[in-house]
Amino acid sequence: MKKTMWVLGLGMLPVFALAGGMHEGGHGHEETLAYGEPGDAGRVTRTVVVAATDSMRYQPDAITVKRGETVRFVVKNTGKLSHEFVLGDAESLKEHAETMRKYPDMEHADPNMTKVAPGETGTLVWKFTQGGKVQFACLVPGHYEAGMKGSIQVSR
Ligand SMILES: [Cu+2]
Repeated sequence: MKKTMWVLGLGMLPVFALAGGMHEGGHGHEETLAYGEPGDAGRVTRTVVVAATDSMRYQPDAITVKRGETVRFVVKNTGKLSHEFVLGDAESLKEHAETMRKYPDMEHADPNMTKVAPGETGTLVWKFTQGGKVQFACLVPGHYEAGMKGSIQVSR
């Protein structure tokens, strides 16, 4: 929470408080998210490289992991635009994308995401604690809507 507040500044807090209160898990501050939790870099069992492209696609856009696995995502932005890699469930990502579209100047930084400047590489270490489907998406305004999303199947 501390990090988010610092990045957003006071002016944006009511917006985020509202968005966070609308669904369980808010913006990733609770420990018990259905899609997992921030992982320990020392316990990474696998690295998955994902390219984020200006054609609003991820390569690959379908990933399979095992429940309990800690994965390091290495996100390479191969384009000329900024991109993100945000983990979540379909509903929270959609809501979050709508919020980002309404407030395009809003900065966001949460433990479940990495933001990647053009030509740069970002990393995110995540532990998948439950079986099922986890989504990822780019929430730069317009990108999610253009289809910049993918899915992770977590085996039970
Ligand atoms: Cu993007």
